Amino acid sequence: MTDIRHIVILTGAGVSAESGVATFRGPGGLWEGHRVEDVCTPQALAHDPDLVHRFYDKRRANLASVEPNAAHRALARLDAEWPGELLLVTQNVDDLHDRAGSKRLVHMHGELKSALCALCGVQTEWADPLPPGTPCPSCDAPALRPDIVFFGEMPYHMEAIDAALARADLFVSIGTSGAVYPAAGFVRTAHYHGADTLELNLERSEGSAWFGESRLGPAGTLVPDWVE
Ligand code: BV8
Repeated sequence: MTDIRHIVILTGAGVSAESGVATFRGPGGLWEGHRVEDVCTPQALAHDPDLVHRFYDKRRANLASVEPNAAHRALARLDAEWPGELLLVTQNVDDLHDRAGSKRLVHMHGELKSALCALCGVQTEWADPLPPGTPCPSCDAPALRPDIVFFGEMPYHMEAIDAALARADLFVSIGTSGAVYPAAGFVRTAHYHGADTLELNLERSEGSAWFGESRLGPAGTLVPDWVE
């Protein structure tokens, strides 16, 4: 791996599964309790704010009882030691990569531990329950919402992600079903720019055919092996 200078890594819910964080589309997955449309769209937020705020409050509170696993820790080690460019793009809204120590990290779908003012757009660190109508600490409007990118909303950090993908020599996708765009399209962009592409996942994902190499198994085993 010594001749590879620029790495982009994408993670999804599978990287947190062994920490006990529910994935979305597996058996007993997060969406099982709810239709995605009922909890992860601007329409849902407008139609039933209590349901949407409660869904994210429950997941935020759950963070206190989970820990980073071997995959998060191996990626944090790579972040600290890799001399070339490296960007870890996570679709996850949990704080496990942050707590493991990854620094060169962006959350493209938002974060549970952040609140967004629907009026002034200011983001505020938030660890507590967030009832609808909570006043914004910046503009005082009763407009704080979960700082989560819903379907139909623009993911965060897209400029930085696209720039990193254009420069990448290696793109690694870990623990994602490849069901959601634009994240699911990153492998094609990286491939188009000549990067090698590797998938580490429990099972073949929707985008598997696009990867130069797929290794199947749990992230807690595959990721430390790959980082070493
Ligand atoms: C946008 C919020 C445009 C956070 C989420 C038709 C075609 C193409 C695109 C679209 C289309 N129709 C609509 C779209 C766009 C839409 C989309 O992609 N829809 C899909 C359903 C087709 N995308 C959007 O709307 C995005 N925005 O496009 O904006 C735009 C442009 C300009 C201006 C304005 C707007 C926004 C997408 C973000 C939606 N928010 N969640 C939250 O609640 O957590 S998506 C949700 O799915 C999560 O963020 C999650 O990260 C994401 C992907 O899920 P995964 O992470 O992959 O999890 P999943 O359970 O699916 O899979 C887990 C995987 O891990 C499995 O493969 C499993 O095998 C594996 N695994 C399990 N255990 C392990 C493991 N692997 C390793 N080890 C283990 N132990």
